[in-house]
Amino acid sequence: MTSEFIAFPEGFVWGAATSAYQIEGAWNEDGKGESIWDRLCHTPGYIMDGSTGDVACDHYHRWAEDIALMKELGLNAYRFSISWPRILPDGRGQVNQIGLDFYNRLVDGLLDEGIQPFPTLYHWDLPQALQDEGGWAVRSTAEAFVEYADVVSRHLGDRVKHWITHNEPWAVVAMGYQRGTHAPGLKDYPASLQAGHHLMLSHGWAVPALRRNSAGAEVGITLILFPLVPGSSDTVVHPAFRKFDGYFNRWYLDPLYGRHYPTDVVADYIEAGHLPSDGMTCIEPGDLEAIATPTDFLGVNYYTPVLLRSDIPPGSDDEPLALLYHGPEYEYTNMTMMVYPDGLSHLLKQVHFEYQPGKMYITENGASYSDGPGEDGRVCDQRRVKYLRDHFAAAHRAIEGGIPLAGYFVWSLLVNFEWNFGYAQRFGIIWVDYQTQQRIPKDSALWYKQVIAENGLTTQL
Ligand code: IFM
Repeated sequence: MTSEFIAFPEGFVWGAATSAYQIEGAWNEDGKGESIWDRLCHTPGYIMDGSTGDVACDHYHRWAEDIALMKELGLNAYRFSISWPRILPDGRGQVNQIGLDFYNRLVDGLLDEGIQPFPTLYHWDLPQALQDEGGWAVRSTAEAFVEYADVVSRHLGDRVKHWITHNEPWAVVAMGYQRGTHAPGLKDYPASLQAGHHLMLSHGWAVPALRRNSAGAEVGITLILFPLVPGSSDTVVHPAFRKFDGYFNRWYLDPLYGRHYPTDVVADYIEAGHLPSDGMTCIEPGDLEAIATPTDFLGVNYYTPVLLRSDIPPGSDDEPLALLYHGPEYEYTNMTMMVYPDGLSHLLKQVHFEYQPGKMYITENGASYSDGPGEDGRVCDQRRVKYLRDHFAAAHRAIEGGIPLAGYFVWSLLVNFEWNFGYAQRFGIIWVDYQTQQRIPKDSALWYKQVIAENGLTTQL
């Protein structure tokens, strides 16, 4: 096997990502309000292992230790999310200064170590008080989000130079409102489409507030995207191919880049009875212009492609999941996600070609593998090293092809609470022992440290 050292462009940002509910714990401390994830986890039956994020990685108390670990790895940047109910316990109105102080300390601590903070404002932990008023399905939640974005950026905007409004609207829509596996645990397709629209609208409305309060900062949004990979040349023209791309990708990318919601998907939703015959009636004048407010970057989360079977039986596009290809020739992570690094370069090229975002960051990529400490205390997670190496190489190919990719955030810094899977799925380059809260950098973290130090990597081991 030949090996080659590939160097990344000077100034390339190497980071790691987390989110508030998945690591902070302290769910009801220091004036924090209840979030929809607190409510869901405290309701029996939703989380596979019956766990909660009440304590998680206890990052709320151990943030200084976690920054020291980031420094040890040499991270240039850290993507975290801010807990809305820690700042505004009722979603709007009364500000909880103790909550703001926590993020003030975190941002200062990061900057002291030369680590750029990349906060995400919404990574799914909506204040329960707003859910009680209808959650994202109602327009007033989008208005409350702008108030929240304003409060946070007025306090942190002098130091934060990169803001992400939302993390993965698709996941909120699909898992929170369609499948009911995520908070708020609903199965209501029409409400899911309203929720998606209000999320996107709140993003567009928040951009000017962030710019106003944070001079010179870059503002963007993070989408999870799924590159469509045809099983054969026949599947490219199959209607399922277009449908999947519309459902996962175009529904979010098109309005962000000024193209309205895709009419073919609107027609599908009308036909399926998810929308009335006159379409997206929750859109008000000016909404689409607001959603398309120009941003400075697009955050891309990539985990797995949509690989279609090459032998799609006629008429089976009504059962879209039956069209996915799973084959023994591919590797899957513990969360049964297909490992497909080429999907990343393919995706970046496709988004660049179609939408031309001025700049992109991979804001999440990583793998769930369960390897834990051996008898010597070391965590040998060679599958994760290979996964990251191959995906970094794919990102490098995209950069070589002219794609403006500015940075890469590994998901995740810490092994953490993986939503409805609880603690059963273990993403993360730093092991966390939940009994003792001891952190152990895995082999992947040590390998990543070297990548960052050399701003590049050797493609084959
Ligand atoms: O853990 C999640 C994260 O919160 C959002 N993106 C996908 C990750 C892995 O499932």
